[in-house]
Amino acid sequence: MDKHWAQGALLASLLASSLAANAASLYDFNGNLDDSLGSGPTLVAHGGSVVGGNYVFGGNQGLTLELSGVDAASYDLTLRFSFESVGAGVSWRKIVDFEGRDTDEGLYSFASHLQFVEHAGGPQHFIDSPVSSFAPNQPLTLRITRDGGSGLFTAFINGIEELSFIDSNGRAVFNTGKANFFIDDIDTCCEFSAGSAEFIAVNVAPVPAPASLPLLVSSVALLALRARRRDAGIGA
Ligand SMILES: [Ca+2]
Ligand SMILES: [Ca+2]
Repeated sequence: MDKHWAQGALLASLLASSLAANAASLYDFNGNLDDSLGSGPTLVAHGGSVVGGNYVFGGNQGLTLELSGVDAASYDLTLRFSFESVGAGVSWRKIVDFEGRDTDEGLYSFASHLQFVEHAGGPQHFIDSPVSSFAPNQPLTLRITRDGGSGLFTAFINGIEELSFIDSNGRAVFNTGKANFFIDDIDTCCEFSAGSAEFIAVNVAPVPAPASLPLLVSSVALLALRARRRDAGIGA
């Protein structure tokens, strides 16, 4: 048995068993928009296409996930993606919209860092990561969690916590039962970037996450990396 294949198979097995044990979904764009673990609804695409194991999108051509069986207020999601343009200076790129795309609030990249817009009008409230994590066409792994009991929302990039806050106003609750990725709201219309997504993983385990999650997340990232290398014709 080829060593790399065996390692990949082992990781895939670990990943599948860990995710399946938590009734999770994995959208890895392996030729389609389906949950490769079989239990979640198919993603809805808004103009992009599945190419070489990625969802490749133009501006505002993101994805919608129906949160079937997922608690809209208590969740754990991981996305691996890149933006072509990360918005140098004063410009936003929406990553996750929680509120049916009818408000300006939500999770953005802003001037190369992660920002949660908790309140966009009136007394504005922007929660910023101190770290510049975004660069053009550079994939990163974003994990967001929200605890339904405390309202604690936390965002990590590549395993490092970037920002957290108590979401007492419910701005990070998926209040229409849909998660929208890489699409702006109708309030501002044009805060988006073209880009590419390698996978979206949904883990419905309660927050705080189980101890196995770091392994799980790194396994997902490694699988995605292997897939990318394979797509690029590097390695096997
Ligand atoms: Ca916006
Ligand atoms: Ca993929």
